Amino acid sequence: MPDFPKNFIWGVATSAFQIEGAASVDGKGPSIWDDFCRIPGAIADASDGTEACDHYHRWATDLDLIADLGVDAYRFSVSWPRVQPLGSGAFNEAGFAFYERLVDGMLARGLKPYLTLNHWDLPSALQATGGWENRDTVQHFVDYACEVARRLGDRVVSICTHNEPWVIAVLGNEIGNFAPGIKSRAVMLQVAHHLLLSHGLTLTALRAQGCKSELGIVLNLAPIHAATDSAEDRAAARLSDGTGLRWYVDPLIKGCYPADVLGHVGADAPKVLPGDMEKIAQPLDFMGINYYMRSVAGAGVPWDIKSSGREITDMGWEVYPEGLTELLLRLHREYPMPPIFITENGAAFPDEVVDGRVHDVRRQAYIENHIAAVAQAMVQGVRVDGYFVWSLMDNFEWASGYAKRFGIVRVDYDTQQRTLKDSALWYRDFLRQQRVQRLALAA
Ligand code: IFM
Repeated sequence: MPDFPKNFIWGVATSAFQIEGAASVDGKGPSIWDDFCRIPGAIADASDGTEACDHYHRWATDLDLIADLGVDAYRFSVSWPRVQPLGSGAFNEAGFAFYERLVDGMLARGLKPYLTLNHWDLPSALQATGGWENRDTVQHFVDYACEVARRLGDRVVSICTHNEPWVIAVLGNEIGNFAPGIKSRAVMLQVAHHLLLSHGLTLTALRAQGCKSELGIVLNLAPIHAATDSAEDRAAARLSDGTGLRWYVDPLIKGCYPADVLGHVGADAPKVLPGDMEKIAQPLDFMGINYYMRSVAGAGVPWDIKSSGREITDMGWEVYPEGLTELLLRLHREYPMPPIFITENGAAFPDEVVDGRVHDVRRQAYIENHIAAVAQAMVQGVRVDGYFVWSLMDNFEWASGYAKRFGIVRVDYDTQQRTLKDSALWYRDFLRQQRVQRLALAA
């Protein structure tokens, strides 16, 4: 593995709804995920986020654990309804007090805080008025973001507006297997537009109020391959690339939606007001990329994932590390990219505790091979400033509930006991070596 630059940021990531629990404690309001979990059949194991990893109460020992791993940074998200129960109007002091404790706890342990404002848990009260489809939600988000930055911006290194707007838009509002469970392409496109618009307006507002944190957004991206070399499959792959990657990267970087996708969606295109595109395309201090797998598109019957002969994770996702190198090189070639962070990368595999150890060799290999794929892209000229493992610990995996385990730390949900898996021990050793190399470079 080549050496990483000495200021490269290594971290672990989580999100509020997936780990905090305390769903209605200390004045927290309900979110669309609290509501969605109550729909029969919505969550595979009929679970919810009421307790999750009880991180709300265990934050101090969880931070000790993170610090012991030897990472530089911890990526976490603020639960909007915890700090502003209705998504507009009054803020909840007890909610902010939790994040003050958390951020100060990170700093006390030498961890850099990387904050995400929206990791999907929209306040229910805003969904009642149309959620992200309603343009009013955009200004509510900006107001929320400004308040978070006023309270925490002096201590957090980085603020990300949205985590994976594609997931919020498509899974939440077109396919409907994620909250809020809407099934409409037109709604999906309007939601995506409002997420992007709120991102751009937030960057402008935070800079205007003097926020010194690095500001950006996190996208889930993948290289999209055609199932075969036929013209139909190649066209399907190009369109899929348009809806999945260019629909987000083009407006953020170039200030326009891709013409081929606009032509394809026709009357479902979002309502875009004059000036919106300029507002979206604010300079980014960074772009976060969450990478898990490539995608294969075809015009006919769905591509059979087993046909590649690759390893498949517990999520049914193909293991394809070289796709990360390919993606990074492509972005570097086609866009004037800001510094990139890999803000999520990891894998769900079933694992068990045997004599106090969890031998998760496949997760360890997955992480190791993807870090190598990042290094490959960097050697070829791509600027990547950091890498975060998804996830610090097993947690609530959305519609899959608790059955899918992404953590490098195992959580026993009966006792809330945390056990470092072999992948965590490997990551800790790897980071130690990195530190040794850094010292050697500095000498
Ligand atoms: O758990 C999620 C996370 O919340 C967002 N990115 C993908 C992860 C794995 O599905």
